[in-house]
Parts: sequence; structure tokens; C-alpha cells
Amino acid sequence: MTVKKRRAAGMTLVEVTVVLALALPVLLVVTNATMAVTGSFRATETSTREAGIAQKVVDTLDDVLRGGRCRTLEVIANAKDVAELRATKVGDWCSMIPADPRTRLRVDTTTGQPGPKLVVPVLTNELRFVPDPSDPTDTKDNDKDGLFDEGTLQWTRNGFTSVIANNLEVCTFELAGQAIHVTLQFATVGNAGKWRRTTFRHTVRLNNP
Ligand SMILES: [Ca+2]
Ligand SMILES: [Ca+2]
Repeated sequence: MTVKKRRAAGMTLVEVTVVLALALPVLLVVTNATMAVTGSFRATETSTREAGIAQKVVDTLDDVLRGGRCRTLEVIANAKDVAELRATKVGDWCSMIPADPRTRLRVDTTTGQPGPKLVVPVLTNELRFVPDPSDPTDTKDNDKDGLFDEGTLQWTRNGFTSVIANNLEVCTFELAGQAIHVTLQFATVGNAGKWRRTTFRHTVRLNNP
């Protein structure tokens, strides 16, 4: 092989530098595009997880409230309930009134099981927002975890309590006609360990007066 042919087979340092200089912007664009795609995959994964959590909560609330008997809806009495003669003292159960959001309610639901003549078997359900003991409701983040007045939504039926959702900063039930508007805001851990908040409103119509 002659010297001329050997040179043609390889690249000089100058040629390599020129090629790299030309290719570098292209490589940077490709890298940035890859990073953007990865970021969007992560965001999609997080929002899918949040949608899954919201769907699970909605399904449970539908199960609990749909078979509810509207006239059995009760809340824990506050001073206004006592002043308006719905309760004799604060802390008693009293009837729920429209347009007055509460964090706790109970309702009888029909079980769908056969019962004695003229008796519709019912079960009492309680839905309750329970603040975390380390962060009482005072608009402050007492336990410094980044969430304010957080707590869990708990459902009690037949003496058995289960947690429907946690890391909730908002959880209210509001009566409107024969329906309950539920407003929830929950938090999940997103990218870089930061809290991501999701708020949703769901309405369930009670099937029984
Ligand atoms: Ca907190
Ligand atoms: Ca607090």
C-alpha cells in the first residue's frame, strides 16, 4: 500500500476535529430530545398513577353512597346546628343540610339482601376525614412534611374501618338535592421527591329518598 492510499483509508486529526465540530450540534439536539421524551414518560407515569388513585376513591365512594338513604344522612353537630335546633349539643349526630360542606358523615345504605317482610335491611356507613395526629387542622404544616393539615379518608361499616385515601389536604362532603358532592385534594410524590397535588370533585346521587 502506498502512502497516498494509507492516508485515504484513515482520517487526520484535523479531519476528525472538523467532523466532530459539525456533528456536535446534532448530537446535542438528539440528547435534548431524548431527555424531553424521558421527562414526558415520567410525567405520564405519575399522572397515570394519580388517575388510578382518584378512580379507586371514586369507585369506593360510589359503592358506599349510591345505596344510601337520603333521609338518614347525618353529620356531627357544630354550634350552628345547635343554634338552629338540629341538635341539642355540639358533637351529637344531627341531620345533614344542603350547601354546608362537612368532613364527616354517616348514612344508612340498603344491602340488597332479602329481609323480613316490610323491613329493608340496611347497614350504617361512616365516611370521615381523620387529620394526621402530627398535623392538626390549623392551616399550618406542623410536622414540616410539605403538606398542610393532611390526613386520611376512612370508611367504617359493620365495625370495620378501612382507609380510602391518604395524604389528603382537602376532603369535604356537601349535600345538594339527593346527591353528595365530594371534594378531595390528595398529594403524591413526583419527580425529585416533590409533592404533586391533585384536586377532584365527584358527585354521587343517593338512590333512596
Ligand atoms: Ca404536614
Ligand atoms: Ca396543621
